[in-house]
Amino acid sequence: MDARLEAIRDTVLARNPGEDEFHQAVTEVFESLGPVHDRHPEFLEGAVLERLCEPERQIIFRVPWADDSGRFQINRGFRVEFNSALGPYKGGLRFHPSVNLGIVKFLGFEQIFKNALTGMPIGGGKGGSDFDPRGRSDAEIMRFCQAFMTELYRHIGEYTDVPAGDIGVGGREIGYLFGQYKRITNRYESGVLTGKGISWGGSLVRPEATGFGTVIFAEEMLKTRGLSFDGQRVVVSGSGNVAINAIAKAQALGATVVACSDSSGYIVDEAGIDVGLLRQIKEVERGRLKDYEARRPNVTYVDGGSVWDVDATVALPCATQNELDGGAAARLVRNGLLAVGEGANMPSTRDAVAVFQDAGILFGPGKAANAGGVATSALEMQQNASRDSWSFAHTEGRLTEIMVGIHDRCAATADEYGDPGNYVLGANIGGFVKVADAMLAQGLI
Ligand code: NDP
Ligand code: 2IT
Repeated sequence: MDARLEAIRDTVLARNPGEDEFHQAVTEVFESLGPVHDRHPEFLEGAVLERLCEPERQIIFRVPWADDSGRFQINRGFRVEFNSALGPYKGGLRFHPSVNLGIVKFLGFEQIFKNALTGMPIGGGKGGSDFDPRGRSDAEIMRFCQAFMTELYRHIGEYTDVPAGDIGVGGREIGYLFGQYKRITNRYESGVLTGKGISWGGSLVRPEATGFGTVIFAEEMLKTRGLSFDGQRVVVSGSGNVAINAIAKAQALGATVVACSDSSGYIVDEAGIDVGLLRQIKEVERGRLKDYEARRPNVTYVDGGSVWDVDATVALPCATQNELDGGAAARLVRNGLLAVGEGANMPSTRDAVAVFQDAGILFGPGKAANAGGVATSALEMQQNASRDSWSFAHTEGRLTEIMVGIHDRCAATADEYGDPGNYVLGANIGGFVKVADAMLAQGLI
C-alpha cells in the first residue's frame, strides 16, 4: 500500500478498534487508491480519505418489543449515515444476530462506492439490528419492525436517508416498517423506503434486481474472453433473495446451477436447481434448504460443510461476508473455475481475492457486481418522485444498461490505471473519484 495512504489507514484502524470487517473493507479500498493520489494531490490536501472513513452520523438505539409469550425483548438498532456527497444516504437494513457496529460500518463504507458506480444520485448508508428473525412468528416480526421504526423514523426521509432490505429484511419487513413510518409521521412518503410491494409504491424488478444484476455483470466479464453463461456449471452460495434470483437468471442464460446453500448445509442437484421449488420452500414456506432434498429426485443434501467443495466454472457467492476463503478459492481454481461474481458484500476473504487474481480468474467484486439491487432502488425512488410505475421490461432494460455501464466503467478505469482486467481496481477507483470530486466541490463539511 502507498505509504501516505497506509498512515491514514492505520489511524482509521486505531480509531475504530475491534471493527474487523470495517478494517478489512477500508484496507481493500485503500490498496487500490495510491495511483489516484499521484494524479490528484488535491484529494490528500482536502483530507478526503480521512473524511470518507468517518461516518457523517452514527445512530445506535434500543429496540424494545414483546414476544408472543408477552416477554420483553431488547435488541440493538443501528443506522450509519456514512456519506451524502452524491445524494441521500442509501443502503439496506440487515436483521441478523451477527450485526454490530463494525459490520454496519463495513457495509456502509462499501455502499458509498457501490452507489457512486451506479451513476444514480445516492449517498451511502447502512443499518440493521442484532435481532434474529429465525423461528419468529409473523406477529413477532411485525412488532419488532414497528419498534425498530419507532426510533428510526426521526432519522430518515426521502431527501435524507432511504433504507431498504438486506439479510433478514425483505418485502414483508419493508411493509411493516413502511406502515409504522406512515402511522407515526402521518405522511404517505413513498420515497422513504425501497423494496416496497408493487401495489403500494414498489418497483417491478426490485426483488430480482441484485441476483439478476450479478449475473448480467458476470456475463459481461465472460464476454471479454469470448465466453458466456451458456453451458457453464455454476455454484451459488446462499438461498435467499440474491441467491435465488441469481440462480434464475444464470439458468435463463443457459447455465446449469448445480448447488446452493443456507447456513445449515447445501444441496447438490446435478440436473440444475428447480427454482420454482426453491422459491416455494424459501419464499413461501420460509423453510430450510434440507426440505428440497425430499421433494426432488437425485438430490444430495450435505449437512454443514462448504458449498465451495462443489466444482464450478462460475462461482456466485450470494450469502454473507468472508464465506469463501483462500483454501476454497485455491480448490475452485484447481478444478476449472473461470469467473466469480460477488452477489454478497465482501464474501471473498482477502486471501481468496488474491488467489483469484493471481490465477487470472475473472473476478467481479461485490461493490460492482451486486450494485443492481441498489440501482433498482434508485429507479424505485425515481418512479415514486414522478408518481409513476414502469413495466417489467422497461425496468429490466434500465437495470441491464446500468450493469453493463458499471462493467464497462470498471474495465475502462482498470485499463486507464495500467492493470487491464482488474475489476477490483476499476471499481474502487471509479467509485472513489466520483465521491471525492463531489466532496471537494461541496467544501469542508
Ligand atoms: P437473505 O436474508 O434473503 O438471504 C441470505 C442467505 O444467506 C440465506 O440463505 C442465509 O442462510 C445465508 N446466510 C446469511 N448469513 C449467513 C451466515 N453467517 N453463514 C452462512 N449463510 C448465511 O439476504 P439477501 O439474499 O438479501 O443477502 C445476501 C447477500 O447479498 C448479503 O451479503 C447482502 O448484503 C448482499 N446484498 C443484498 C442485496 C439485496 O438487494 N437484498 C443487494 C446487494 C447485496 P440462513 O437462512 O440459513 O440464514
Ligand atoms: O447491499 C446493498 O446494496 C443492499 N442491501 C441494497 C440497498 C438498497 O438500498 O437497495
